[in-house]
Amino acid sequence: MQLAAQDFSFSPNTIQATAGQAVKVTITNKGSVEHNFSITSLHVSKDVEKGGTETVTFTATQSGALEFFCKYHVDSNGMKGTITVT
Ligand SMILES: [Cu+2]
Repeated sequence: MQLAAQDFSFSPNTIQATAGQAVKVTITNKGSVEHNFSITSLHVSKDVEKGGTETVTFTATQSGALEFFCKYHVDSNGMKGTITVT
């Protein structure tokens, strides 16, 4: 799926996933500063330069809700979203 990082939010800010199945997310940074895509429990942390595109692949192991966030802007700007795993 495609995800855009902006100053300071993700679009969309929800990701649907199925437990046990890999999800590939392509993140394009449309903002004016470096952003990041992190999922703490899955040990994901990928920086995305401004104007850049990065791809991350992760597999959630159990159903529930996970948070994804930009580690640079989650505290100051609330730059985060939700992964719903079913
Ligand atoms: Cu950011």
